[in-house]
Amino acid sequence: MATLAAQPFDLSLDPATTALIVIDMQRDFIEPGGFGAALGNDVTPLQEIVPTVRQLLALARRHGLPVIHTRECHVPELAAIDGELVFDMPGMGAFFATGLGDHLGRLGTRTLIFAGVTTEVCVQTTMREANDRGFDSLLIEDATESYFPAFKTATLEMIRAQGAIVGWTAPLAVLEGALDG
Ligand code: TIU
Repeated sequence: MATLAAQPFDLSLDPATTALIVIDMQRDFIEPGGFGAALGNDVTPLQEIVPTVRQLLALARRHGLPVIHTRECHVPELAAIDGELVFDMPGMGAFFATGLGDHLGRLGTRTLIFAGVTTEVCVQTTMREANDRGFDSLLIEDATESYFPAFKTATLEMIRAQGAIVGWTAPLAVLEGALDG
Protein backbone atom coordinates (compact mmCIF):
# COMPACT_ATOMS: atom_id res chain seq x y z
CA MET A 1 0.00 0.00 0.00
CA ALA A 2 1.05 3.59 -0.62
CA THR A 3 -0.37 6.50 1.31
CA LEU A 4 -0.26 9.98 -0.15
CA ALA A 5 -1.06 13.36 1.27
CA ALA A 6 -3.94 14.09 -1.08
CA GLN A 7 -6.76 16.54 -0.42
CA PRO A 8 -9.07 16.55 1.45
CA PHE A 9 -7.31 13.79 3.40
CA ASP A 10 -4.73 11.03 2.93
CA LEU A 11 -5.48 8.46 0.21
CA SER A 12 -4.21 4.89 0.56
CA LEU A 13 -3.88 2.97 -2.66
CA ASP A 14 -2.59 -0.44 -3.64
CA PRO A 15 -0.49 -0.09 -6.81
CA ALA A 16 -1.59 -3.65 -7.73
CA THR A 17 -5.22 -2.48 -8.05
CA THR A 18 -4.62 1.05 -9.39
CA ALA A 19 -4.87 2.22 -13.00
CA LEU A 20 -4.08 5.51 -14.76
CA ILE A 21 -6.66 7.05 -17.11
CA VAL A 22 -5.49 9.84 -19.42
CA ILE A 23 -8.50 11.69 -20.77
CA ASP A 24 -8.53 13.15 -24.28
CA MET A 25 -4.99 14.47 -24.53
CA GLN A 26 -5.66 15.03 -28.20
CA ARG A 27 -4.30 17.42 -30.77
CA ASP A 28 -7.93 18.42 -31.38
CA PHE A 29 -8.12 20.02 -27.92
CA ILE A 30 -4.53 21.16 -27.49
CA GLU A 31 -3.22 22.48 -30.78
CA PRO A 32 -4.22 25.57 -32.77
CA GLY A 33 -6.70 24.79 -35.54
CA GLY A 34 -8.46 21.97 -33.70
CA PHE A 35 -11.90 21.52 -32.13
CA GLY A 36 -11.01 23.36 -28.91
CA ALA A 37 -9.68 26.38 -30.76
CA ALA A 38 -12.69 26.31 -33.10
CA LEU A 39 -14.91 26.74 -30.04
CA GLY A 40 -13.10 30.04 -29.44
CA ASN A 41 -10.75 28.80 -26.73
CA ASP A 42 -7.11 29.69 -26.06
CA VAL A 43 -5.38 26.30 -26.21
CA THR A 44 -2.03 27.36 -24.68
CA PRO A 45 -2.89 26.48 -21.03
CA LEU A 46 -3.66 22.94 -22.15
CA GLN A 47 -0.32 22.60 -23.94
CA GLU A 48 1.46 23.45 -20.70
CA ILE A 49 0.45 20.21 -18.94
CA VAL A 50 1.92 17.95 -21.64
CA PRO A 51 5.30 17.55 -19.84
CA THR A 52 3.54 16.74 -16.54
CA VAL A 53 1.26 14.15 -18.14
CA ARG A 54 4.34 12.66 -19.80
CA GLN A 55 6.04 12.42 -16.37
CA LEU A 56 2.89 10.82 -14.90
CA LEU A 57 2.81 8.26 -17.73
CA ALA A 58 6.45 7.42 -17.03
CA LEU A 59 5.67 6.98 -13.32
CA ALA A 60 2.72 4.67 -14.01
CA ARG A 61 4.68 2.63 -16.55
CA ARG A 62 7.64 2.35 -14.15
CA HIS A 63 5.32 0.87 -11.50
CA GLY A 64 3.47 -1.43 -13.90
CA LEU A 65 0.09 0.32 -13.48
CA PRO A 66 -2.40 -0.36 -16.28
CA VAL A 67 -2.57 2.77 -18.46
CA ILE A 68 -5.78 3.63 -20.28
CA HIS A 69 -6.22 6.42 -22.79
CA THR A 70 -9.28 8.04 -24.25
CA ARG A 71 -8.66 9.79 -27.54
CA GLU A 72 -9.30 10.64 -31.08
CA CYS A 73 -5.68 11.53 -31.92
CA HIS A 74 -2.89 11.81 -29.37
CA VAL A 75 -0.20 14.46 -29.26
CA PRO A 76 2.94 12.49 -30.18
CA GLU A 77 4.62 12.95 -26.78
CA LEU A 78 1.77 11.11 -25.03
CA ALA A 79 1.07 8.27 -27.46
CA ALA A 80 -0.03 4.92 -26.06
CA ILE A 81 2.63 2.23 -25.94
CA ASP A 82 2.16 -1.51 -26.56
CA GLY A 83 -0.20 -3.07 -24.01
CA GLU A 84 -2.06 0.17 -23.19
CA LEU A 85 -5.70 0.30 -24.21
CA VAL A 86 -7.33 3.20 -26.00
CA PHE A 87 -11.08 3.84 -25.68
CA ASP A 88 -12.96 6.07 -28.09
CA MET A 89 -15.71 7.83 -26.17
CA PRO A 90 -18.92 8.95 -27.86
CA GLY A 91 -19.91 11.16 -24.93
CA MET A 92 -18.18 13.20 -22.25
CA GLY A 93 -17.66 10.35 -19.78
CA ALA A 94 -15.28 7.49 -20.58
CA PHE A 95 -17.56 4.83 -19.05
CA PHE A 96 -20.61 5.63 -21.20
CA ALA A 97 -20.99 3.25 -24.18
CA THR A 98 -17.39 2.03 -23.99
CA GLY A 99 -15.84 -1.17 -22.67
CA LEU A 100 -13.95 0.68 -19.93
CA GLY A 101 -16.01 -0.57 -16.96
CA ASP A 102 -15.80 -4.20 -18.09
CA HIS A 103 -12.06 -3.85 -18.70
CA LEU A 104 -11.40 -2.42 -15.22
CA GLY A 105 -13.59 -5.16 -13.73
CA ARG A 106 -11.45 -7.82 -15.39
CA LEU A 107 -8.29 -6.13 -14.07
CA GLY A 108 -9.69 -5.94 -10.53
CA THR A 109 -8.98 -2.21 -10.40
CA ARG A 110 -10.21 -0.30 -7.33
CA THR A 111 -8.36 3.04 -7.59
CA LEU A 112 -8.15 5.30 -10.64
CA ILE A 113 -5.61 8.06 -11.21
CA PHE A 114 -6.81 10.73 -13.64
CA ALA A 115 -5.08 13.18 -15.95
CA GLY A 116 -6.16 15.00 -19.09
CA VAL A 117 -8.52 17.61 -20.45
CA THR A 118 -10.69 19.39 -19.87
CA THR A 119 -10.94 19.37 -16.09
CA GLU A 120 -14.59 20.34 -15.80
CA VAL A 121 -15.92 18.50 -18.86
CA CYS A 122 -14.63 15.04 -19.79
CA VAL A 123 -12.37 14.57 -16.75
CA GLN A 124 -15.00 15.52 -14.19
CA THR A 125 -17.75 13.57 -15.98
CA THR A 126 -15.59 10.43 -16.01
CA MET A 127 -14.68 10.88 -12.33
CA ARG A 128 -18.36 11.12 -11.44
CA GLU A 129 -19.09 7.99 -13.48
CA ALA A 130 -16.21 6.24 -11.64
CA ASN A 131 -17.56 7.42 -8.28
CA ASP A 132 -20.96 5.88 -9.01
CA ARG A 133 -19.21 2.61 -9.87
CA GLY A 134 -17.37 2.44 -6.54
CA PHE A 135 -13.84 3.44 -7.58
CA ASP A 136 -11.61 5.69 -5.48
CA SER A 137 -10.46 8.44 -7.87
CA LEU A 138 -7.42 10.69 -7.65
CA LEU A 139 -7.05 13.68 -10.00
CA ILE A 140 -3.49 14.89 -10.58
CA GLU A 141 -3.82 18.65 -10.25
CA ASP A 142 -0.94 19.65 -12.55
CA ALA A 143 -1.79 16.99 -15.15
CA THR A 144 -5.23 18.40 -15.96
CA GLU A 145 -6.26 21.73 -17.46
CA SER A 146 -9.20 23.79 -18.61
CA TYR A 147 -9.67 26.60 -21.09
CA PHE A 148 -11.14 28.50 -18.13
CA PRO A 149 -8.88 28.80 -15.03
CA ALA A 150 -11.84 29.50 -12.75
CA PHE A 151 -13.57 26.30 -13.92
CA LYS A 152 -10.45 24.23 -13.13
CA THR A 153 -10.20 25.73 -9.64
CA ALA A 154 -13.90 25.19 -8.97
CA THR A 155 -13.79 21.60 -10.23
CA LEU A 156 -10.83 20.66 -8.02
CA GLU A 157 -12.66 22.17 -5.05
CA MET A 158 -15.99 20.43 -5.75
CA ILE A 159 -14.33 17.04 -6.32
CA ARG A 160 -12.70 16.99 -2.88
CA ALA A 161 -15.43 18.88 -1.00
CA GLN A 162 -17.71 17.23 1.55
CA GLY A 163 -15.11 14.64 2.53
CA ALA A 164 -13.99 13.65 -0.99
CA ILE A 165 -17.55 13.40 -2.29
CA VAL A 166 -16.23 12.65 -5.79
CA GLY A 167 -12.56 11.90 -5.12
CA TRP A 168 -9.13 13.18 -4.16
CA THR A 169 -6.67 15.64 -5.74
CA ALA A 170 -2.90 15.91 -5.40
CA PRO A 171 0.02 17.26 -7.40
CA LEU A 172 2.15 14.77 -9.32
CA ALA A 173 5.06 15.22 -6.89
CA VAL A 174 2.93 13.79 -4.04
CA LEU A 175 2.02 10.70 -6.06
CA GLU A 176 5.65 10.26 -7.10
CA GLY A 177 6.72 10.50 -3.47
CA ALA A 178 4.19 7.86 -2.43
CA LEU A 179 4.95 5.40 -5.22
CA ASP A 180 8.69 5.89 -5.60
CA GLY A 181 9.20 6.16 -1.84
N1 TIU B 1 -12.50 16.18 -23.55
C1 TIU B 1 -13.34 17.17 -23.26
O1 TIU B 1 -13.33 17.72 -22.18
N2 TIU B 1 -14.19 17.57 -24.29
C2 TIU B 1 -14.63 18.85 -24.47
O2 TIU B 1 -15.37 19.13 -25.42
N3 TIU B 1 -14.21 19.80 -23.56
C3 TIU B 1 -14.45 21.13 -23.59
O3 TIU B 1 -14.07 21.80 -22.63
N4 TIU B 1 -15.04 21.69 -24.66
